[in-house]
Amino acid sequence: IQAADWWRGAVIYQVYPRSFQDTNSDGLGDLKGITRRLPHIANLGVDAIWLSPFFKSPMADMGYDVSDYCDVDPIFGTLDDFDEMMGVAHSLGLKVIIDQVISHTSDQHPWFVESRSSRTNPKADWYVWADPKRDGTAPNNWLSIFGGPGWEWDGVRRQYYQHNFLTSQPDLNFHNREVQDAVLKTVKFWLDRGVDGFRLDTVNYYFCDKLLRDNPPHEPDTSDGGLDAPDSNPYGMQNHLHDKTQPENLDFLKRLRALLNQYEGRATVGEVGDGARSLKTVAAYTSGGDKLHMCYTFDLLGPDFTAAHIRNCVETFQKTVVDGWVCWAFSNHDVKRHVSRFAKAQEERSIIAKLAISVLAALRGSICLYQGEELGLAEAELAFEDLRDPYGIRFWPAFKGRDGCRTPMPWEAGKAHAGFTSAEKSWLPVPYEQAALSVDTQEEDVNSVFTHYRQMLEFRKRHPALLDGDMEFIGTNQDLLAFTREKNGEKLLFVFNLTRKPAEFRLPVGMTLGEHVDMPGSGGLAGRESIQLEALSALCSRI
Ligand code: TEU
Ligand code: CA
Repeated sequence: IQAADWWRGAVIYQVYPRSFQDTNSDGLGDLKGITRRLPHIANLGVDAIWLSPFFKSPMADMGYDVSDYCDVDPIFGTLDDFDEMMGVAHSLGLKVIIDQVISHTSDQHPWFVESRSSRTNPKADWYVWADPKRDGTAPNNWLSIFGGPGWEWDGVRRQYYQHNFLTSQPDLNFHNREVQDAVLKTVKFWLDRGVDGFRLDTVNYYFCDKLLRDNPPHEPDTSDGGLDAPDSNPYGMQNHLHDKTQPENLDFLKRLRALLNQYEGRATVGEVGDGARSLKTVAAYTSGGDKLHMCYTFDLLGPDFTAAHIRNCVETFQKTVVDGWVCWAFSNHDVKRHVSRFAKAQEERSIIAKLAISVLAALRGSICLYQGEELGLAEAELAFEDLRDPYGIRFWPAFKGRDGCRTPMPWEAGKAHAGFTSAEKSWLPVPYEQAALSVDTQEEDVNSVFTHYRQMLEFRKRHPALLDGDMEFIGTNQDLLAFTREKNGEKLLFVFNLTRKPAEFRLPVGMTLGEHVDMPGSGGLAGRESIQLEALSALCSRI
């Protein structure tokens, strides 16, 4: 893999700045805090960090509502703090990816303030404005992901504007080329500053249907891992035919790529939430080498941690995405932590955490890790009074929102708020039981989840076959996830037993096991014709 292609197979560690490390005792994480804790991330052995938004924002959606794309919000620090953080990251060998939330802005963004001021101002067409129907109701049936209609009435323009999320997150009108130019200018601002890449928020939402046609009636969508299910979040409550994923986006993505290509070694990872069509969308966005570098979907962010599901996702990908590239993840700041999704009992948590990273590290693709998963953190149980996420506040208790995965990092077990802040109150509590899983207790422990993560990522680095080598599933035992990875003559067999009972893997005719490979946690009893695996265990062997 060439240096400029560092992103291919990279391990990307997502930092949620608000919850990483506070340095000025206001109970909120900040950029200086990230700088201070970068050695922890480097020690883990990842290639890049992805920072969730730290831009100027009223914080209605915790920074995913930007009011100035080219400045840092004072709660996080200053542009100088950012430069310093990036400098230290680079000196530690870490690439820096920032989050671009350009599908919508905050309603406090000067562009929207101007746009809503009249129907004739220079930015009048920068957002998706439309007249009401004759009876005064919204222009069409589009819905907001965060609940309710996707349109909000504006009394000054006497028109509706469209929003996919909060009413304070109006959608930009990408059909207007001036909007594209303005957005690309902000991207250039950060490229010139030296960032290595961008995570593109809701990248398939940039364009809506120009004719504003109604979406077809809703059919329950289980394709994204059953996120419709109760106790999970109510994402995917509509058929996204006309409000998302329009063909015009391909041309915009080409413009974006052309800009990136003027710089060396920059990369994009798009977030694609497109229900059943997600994989097709990823194929369209990442093939051809002239649009995005990679995308992630919600396929592995649901409750299903079975061999059949993972195999199905990867195989569907392999069939659909011919020359594109994918980024796999089990967790991020929008979903319940995977230890809580996958473990059936508290005693299982650390073994599940270890098994999950072993699976992830063996897959073809890039990987996104979410802060705290390297500690095996479970979802925090919060009281309604603790909630800060407007999405959770709205749907409580059917959906408890996204605060449970956004609680602060526990650094030092012995300190108040586990060392996250020296303020009296932290913006979200650090759960009591998470302090026991703090970084300082796990770093020294050879059996900890953290140590396993470190060893597993090291293992992945030592075996290039794991990054972009061929991947082929084998066997018919539905309980086992079995595949080979191959590159430059090295051929490895992986077998994962994700069930709670022992299982037998029968070697395909003609396959013989070679010498032992040093995969951390690899176990099992290998015979000439079959391998016996304990419940929730893994084996790796040369073949
Ligand atoms: O999330 C986008 C999002 O919630 C949808 O893509 C949804 O998950 C999908 O339709 C499921 O199929 C991003 C951010 O990650 C999130 O934190 C923000 O709240 C949101 O955008 C709005 O900016
Ligand atoms: Ca702070």
